[in-house]
Amino acid sequence: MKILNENSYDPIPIYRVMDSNGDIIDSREEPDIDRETLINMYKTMVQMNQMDKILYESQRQGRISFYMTNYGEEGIHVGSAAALTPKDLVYAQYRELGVLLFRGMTVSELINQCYGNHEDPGKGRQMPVHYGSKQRNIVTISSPLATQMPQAVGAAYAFKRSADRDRVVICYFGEGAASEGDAHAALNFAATLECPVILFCRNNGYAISTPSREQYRGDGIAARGPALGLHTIRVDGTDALAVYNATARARELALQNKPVLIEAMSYRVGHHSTSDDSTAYRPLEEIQQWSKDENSIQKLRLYLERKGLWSEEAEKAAAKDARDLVMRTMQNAEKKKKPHWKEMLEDVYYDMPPHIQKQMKQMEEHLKKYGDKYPMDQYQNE
Ligand SMILES: Cc1ncc(C[n+]2csc(CCOP(=O)(O)OP(=O)(O)O)c2C)c(N)n1
Ligand SMILES: [Mg+2]
Repeated sequence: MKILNENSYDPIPIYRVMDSNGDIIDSREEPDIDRETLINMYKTMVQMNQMDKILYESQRQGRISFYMTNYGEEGIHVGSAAALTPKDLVYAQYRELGVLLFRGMTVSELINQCYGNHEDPGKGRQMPVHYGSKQRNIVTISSPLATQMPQAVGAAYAFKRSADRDRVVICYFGEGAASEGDAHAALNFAATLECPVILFCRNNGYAISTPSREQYRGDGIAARGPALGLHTIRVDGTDALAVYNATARARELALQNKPVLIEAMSYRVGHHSTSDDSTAYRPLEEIQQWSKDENSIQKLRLYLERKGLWSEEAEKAAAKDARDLVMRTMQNAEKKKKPHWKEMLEDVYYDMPPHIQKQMKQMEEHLKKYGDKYPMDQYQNE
């Protein structure tokens, strides 16, 4: 008789293409990415950093209600997004800004959402960072953790059953979200229904204040893959080239109805959100070490510099352009009117039910009497 435990298996290794200095470890693994795409990947990292810096500050100044930064996970975003096609459907969690930017969502679309003005497709009804774009095949982000996972697998199953066979679904989730019941259901459905889906776990070491050592036992999230019958890879999330290779291979497998679980290892360098102060539960040295030694932006930059595709001047210009674009867009977003107040009662039902019609009438009468007590000029009128 042999009782197995977590030590009965070797740990799943971490696939890397670059070392900490951006040098290729094994030339056979270097991906064949054209120069334009490589530069676009790097510029996306620069853009997301500037957006994070400025929008985080704008929350601190009371101009928006909430924000979440993406520091430390840039390699995951651009590496995976570059391996997808625009038709592939994205289900994100909330910390995947680089994926959205790389797919062509504009800084203006993103900032309008954060400001909840009348150009926000969600009409100001969600918290900031709950982006979505039908046009870019990005399903709108929702707050309850892991709900996107069974939905993504369902969408992949629908692709499988339809004539639309040249696209896959990618679903991003945190290692914390992976503890939800929905995550287990999604992994099992993906495997048993053989769905064209990539289940992409961003393991950044924390779920707000809960470190991953308290989140799970055993060999992390990746170990669940083979156990459930999923193709699986664990990858260095700070290595954009490794993430690219892993996602490109996962996409090929998914197209053959072989679902894949990717666990990308990184570190959440920023606080969880603007509602969090992470120095209350983790040492400063840990943050500093990760930002310095395994910095995904630095690695890709060194790689590009050695290829002659990037320079100090290019860096300065890209950072300035990115910062100016965010500042300009933010100032414009602030000037735009908020959605009409009636929007808050619309869109939930196709035909407005009587009780909501009644509330609408009451609100209309209220504003007729007391409208001058509200900042109505900040809202759209018609
Ligand atoms: C069902 C549910 N429970 C709790 C929360 C509160 N919550 C929001 S984010 C978060 C942590 C998630 O951590 P992780 O999945 O690792 O993603 P990360 O923030 O690290 O990117 C929690 C607990 C929630 N949004 N939904
Ligand atoms: Mg996490």
